[in-house]
Amino acid sequence: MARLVIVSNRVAGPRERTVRAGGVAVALREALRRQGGIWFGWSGDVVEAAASTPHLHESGAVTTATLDLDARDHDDFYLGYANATLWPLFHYRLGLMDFRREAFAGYLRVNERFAAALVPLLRPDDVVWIHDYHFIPLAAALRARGVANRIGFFLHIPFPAPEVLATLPDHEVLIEALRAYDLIGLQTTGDAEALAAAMAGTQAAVGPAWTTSPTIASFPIGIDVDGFAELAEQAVQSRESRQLAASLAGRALVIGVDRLDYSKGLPLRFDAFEALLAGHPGHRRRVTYLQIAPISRGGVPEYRKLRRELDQRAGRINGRYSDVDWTPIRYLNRVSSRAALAGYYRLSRVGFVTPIRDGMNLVAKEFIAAQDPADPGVLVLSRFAGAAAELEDALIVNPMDVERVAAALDRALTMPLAERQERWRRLVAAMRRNDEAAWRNGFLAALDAAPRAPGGVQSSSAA
Ligand code: GDG
Repeated sequence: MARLVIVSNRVAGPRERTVRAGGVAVALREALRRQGGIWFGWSGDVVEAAASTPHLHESGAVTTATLDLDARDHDDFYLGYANATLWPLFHYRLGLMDFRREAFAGYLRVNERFAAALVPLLRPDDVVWIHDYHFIPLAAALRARGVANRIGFFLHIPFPAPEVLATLPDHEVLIEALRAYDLIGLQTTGDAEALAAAMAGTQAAVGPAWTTSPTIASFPIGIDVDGFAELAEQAVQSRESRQLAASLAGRALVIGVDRLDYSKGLPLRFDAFEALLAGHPGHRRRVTYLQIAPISRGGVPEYRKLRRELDQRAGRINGRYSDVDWTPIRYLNRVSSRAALAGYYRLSRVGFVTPIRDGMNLVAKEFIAAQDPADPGVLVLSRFAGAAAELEDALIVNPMDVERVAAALDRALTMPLAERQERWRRLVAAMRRNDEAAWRNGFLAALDAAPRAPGGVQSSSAA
């Protein structure tokens, strides 16, 4: 079997397996373990002078290979172009997009550097699977160095509509670079159509440097449904879960779990919870909202601003509605273990998932998988999460419409058992159709079957 080479910005070491790692990291590590290969990416370290050869760690058939970044590359590539330009743009937050030409140059430079470091590690029949917006130009940089292997790309975040993409200066360079892939996978058919439209439009504008076009398809990412259900069933007996259950004193729990990111719609979500307390006063003292929001990308100014905003909002709402023995919002910036999260989901009556835009949103799927089939909770889900395309039996909301989101919360909190069970059964069935194995195997099979891009052709972007 051909080796698998996975490239992603962060590389999950074996230690991260159970503690911090989200579902994707676990899924990819599993694929590597079975097939053997390399996981290549950033070490997470910022150093004064970054070496050009990667740190190598071998564990069984899997080698992790990581490069450090120096401060300038970290600023331009990671904090700058990836997370202050592409991330807001691809999440439709044009007002937050910060385009700096030096950052763009840094992004291309780091991709070249990573390509140069990866080439000596590659064998001719390796299958290369590159992940996410940090590495859009990586295949073009590899092809320019003569790499003729199969190379696939999966974008975990949404792909914007052509008119939105067009606001990014030099977006044609990214679109051209994408032509170096054999296969490009996206989360939803909507994202796949947006990319296809962007490629069709740009071809006319700059002229094709590649003689074939990549296959574009959607591969909605999923989770290991039974594995997560088992984890939740066990975890609900753990000390953390019992502590949480005891502290609720019989109140219904609404849960949100999100990296502290402006794409997740947290300020509006807090507003909607406040609107529930204000407009549906019967829930006062009877419901607790637990929002777990570990700090993310604290080096990007917009994220620090969001944090201040949420601190303020949680304080204001709690100040207004709390009683001596009840706090409406419990807002935690601490990271929880994966098992603890699974237990908390199972204890919750409502999963509250209202991003403004999200590629998929795995929290929605984890929440469903974690429920007790005999007494399941209800998912309130934004129509702007990729997951909404599959999870039609959730209560689908527009996060901008605070009153209707509050009404959906009210409906979730008062939903009869039979309806909860019926919705949950259909949601689980949908999740089983697109689980983690289907995502991974589906992508790799499609990559295997994709017509080959011509290796070694110079793309206009790599020139
Ligand atoms: C990107 C796309 C797409 C969260 N807090 C803790 C914790 N988590 C875990 C969750 C979940 C994962 O992190 C978050 O995944 P999401 O899918 O919700 O969101 P992003 O991080 O934005 O992921 C997204 C995803 O990629 C996969 O393609 O779905 O649309 O934006 O697994 O449980 N895990 C632990 N402690 C925490 O405090 N252990």
